[in-house]
Parts: sequence; structure tokens; C-alpha cells
Amino acid sequence: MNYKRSSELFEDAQKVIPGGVNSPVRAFKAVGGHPIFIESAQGAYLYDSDGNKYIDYINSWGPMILGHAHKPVVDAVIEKAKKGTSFGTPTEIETKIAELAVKMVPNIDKIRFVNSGTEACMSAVRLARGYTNKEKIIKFAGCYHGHSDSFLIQAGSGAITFGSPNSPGVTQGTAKDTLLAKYNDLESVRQLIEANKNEISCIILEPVAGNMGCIPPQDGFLEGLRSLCDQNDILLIFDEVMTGFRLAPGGVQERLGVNADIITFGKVIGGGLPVGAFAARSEIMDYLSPIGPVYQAGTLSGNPLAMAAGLAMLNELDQNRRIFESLDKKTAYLHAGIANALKSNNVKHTINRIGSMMSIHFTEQPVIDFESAATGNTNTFKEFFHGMLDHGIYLAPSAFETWFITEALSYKDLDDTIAAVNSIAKNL
Ligand code: KE4
Repeated sequence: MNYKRSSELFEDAQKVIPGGVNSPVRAFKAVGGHPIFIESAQGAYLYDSDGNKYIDYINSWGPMILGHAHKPVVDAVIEKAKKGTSFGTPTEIETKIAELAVKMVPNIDKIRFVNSGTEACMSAVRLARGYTNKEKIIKFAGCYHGHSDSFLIQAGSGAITFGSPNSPGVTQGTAKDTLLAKYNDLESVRQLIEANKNEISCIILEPVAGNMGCIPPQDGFLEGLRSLCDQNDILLIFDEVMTGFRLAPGGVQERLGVNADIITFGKVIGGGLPVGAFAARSEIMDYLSPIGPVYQAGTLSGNPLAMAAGLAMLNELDQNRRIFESLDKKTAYLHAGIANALKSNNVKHTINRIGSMMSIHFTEQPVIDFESAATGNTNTFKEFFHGMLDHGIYLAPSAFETWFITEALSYKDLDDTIAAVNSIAKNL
């Protein structure tokens, strides 16, 4: 593949943007080389500035579940833009998408829209602290909830990727209120609750982790957290920024049958435009300003343009629920093909998968938490990543991310992907 133009564009970008990127994980730091600059995208494909075509398994880190430049979403955005993009006033479309989200997601009465997953998770924790009048939170090593100070403690995604899970700039005063548990380990949570009696406002987690690779909850883990929260007057926050409207119309709550108290959203809910949201039953959400004391606000929150994209996306997912079955089948097919290709070439690996999320870990042990995810061979991942890129397959440039499957992928795309793995595996 020729990456000449991307290389030139990266040189220019680095002069005026820190690291040449507006989000660190895009910089290829973990895999070496330089990032690929994408010119356009359509369906399951990306087209870079050198004219190379890729089958895309990032899909903008999750939003493009129906594929890039999906016509109903694009048309909705174009029509809405002609009438103005943002007024800073209430608009009918905000109510429409809120009604649809409340219909699709179990156990919520009200939803507040913001502009990113970070904002949604940050606001959800503030709401939990205000509602319970308690200050500490429990998060899990390897989970990522955006870059708000309270979360950059053993954070996943880009933070693990760059080996800075605890970021400078986060004060001790903040860090002391964030308690760290081990994913899929209820005993680690019990110990924290015992040691911090009546001080913990909430437990926040990715109910299916996607930021240390894809790590589904083990049987009983979510149910155990639900019980611990009920017994100790703690709110359970499901960060469904990745899983919401992806693992089922109603997300993990629907798919795995465990209810949280507050649920956060991002990615799919915005149809590719900047949208985050958090939702809960009324007794919690009514603690929010302007009716309650917990302040939260945003200039572009619920702007009509982003709402138009999100509403078009959610409408299609709500009205064509067979999409979720198709996504599951495509992901299972891809999993089986890749596993066979790696196994037949004696490549040590573990593949985790649930719904349309999966990840490959170059380790033989089961990957169930941050520690086991970190046993993956990062050099093998680097070779695998660049081999796939050269075969026109675009993966997340980090071993601590998830493959996002889009409905736009054909079975030929999946077969081409499996063939690429088979070809690369011979040299891993
Ligand atoms: P944003 O602020 O990036 O919209 O959302 C933060 C966030 C919150 N919760 C979960 C479970 C998330 O996965 C994310 C963001 N995901 C990363 C990918 N692992 C975004 C990619 C990036 O940082 O550029």
C-alpha cells in the first residue's frame, strides 16, 4: 500500500495539532508507523488520501453500526441543516428522540442529552453523588468512561495504550474519591464497600467492557453488583456508550437482563454526530437542574442537527430489529473464520465476542480483566495490525480496543478479512 499522502498530511497536522490528532488513540503510537488520513467512507469501506480502500472494523469507534454515510441519516442531517443547526432553545426533535430512547431502553423514564460519552459519564457520576449525598465512586481497572478527572485512574482505551492509565493533572483530591476494583471480581468490590462504609455513591462500569479489548461479564457478575448496590444504598451506573443500541435495542440491560440505576450513552445514539446522553427513572433524573439541585448544562446539548442524525439512526434500529440478529450472525461467522485461520497457523490467541463486538488477544489464557488483557503479546499485535492494514483491513490501532461490526459488511467482506488473517498468520 502507498501511504505517501497520509504521511505528508501527518507532517502538516503535527505542526498545529498536538501529536497531529484530536484524540490520542488515532495516532498509531501503540502500533508504530503513522496514522492513515481518511478522505471519505461509504458503507463498510474507508477511502484514504492515497486512494486506498479498507474494510472498516472501527466504524468511528462504534457509531456507524449501519455503515458510513448511511442514506437515511445523511438525508436527515441535510434536511435539518437547511433549517438551521442549533438555536439554544427547546426543539420538538429533542422530545421525539427522547421518547424513542425511553421506549427502546428498559428501566428509564427520562434522558438528558449532552455532546459526548465523557460528558454523559461525568454528569451521571455527579448526579449519583448529588442524589446519594456520598462522594466516593468505584470504577474498574481497564474500564474507560471518557477523560473526566475522576475516571483517569487505571483507565482503559488510549490511557492503557500509552501506559498512562493515571493521567498527570488529576489531583490527589480527586483521585482519592475513585476506588479501583477488578473486573469480573465481586470480592474486590465487596472489600471496597466494607472499607468505605456509607461513603460510596455509585459503581460505574462498562457492563460489557470494550476498552481493554472486548470482555463480557462472567455469569453472576452484573447480578452480584446489582445486589451489592441494593444492600448498600449505592447507585449502579452502566456505561453503555459502546454497548447502547448495539448489543440489543435496549443495550445490555435488555440483552443480559440486569437493570442499572443510571445508564449512559454515546456513539450509536448520535448516528455519527456528537451526542451523549444519560438516563434513569424519574426520581433520579428529577434531581437535575432546572428542577433539581444537581447542575449540568451544554450550549449544543440536544442541537437539532445531531438529534436528526440520532433520531434517524434509532428509528431504523427500532423498526428493523432483525439487524441485531444479522449483526450477531456476521460477528459469529467472522469469529469462527479468524479462529480457524489463527489456529491452523498455530498462533496463540484468545478471541472474546458478544453481539457485534469482538477482540483478538495474542495470549492463550482467558481474557477476563485488565491483568489478563495485558498478557497479550503487543509485538504480535503490531505485526498483525500492519499486516491487516496492508491487506486493506482497518483495525483499531491498539490491542486494548474492540472490533465494531457494521451491518453494511457483506459476507464477502468477512471472507476477505478471514483470508487476510490466514495470509498474515503464516508469518506471525
Ligand atoms: P467520548 O467522550 O469519546 O465520546 O466517550 C467516552 C467513552 C465513554 N465510555 C465508553 C465505554 C467509551 O468507549 C468511550 C470512548 N471510547 C473510545 C474508544 N475506546 C473513543 C475513542 C477515542 O478516545 O478516540
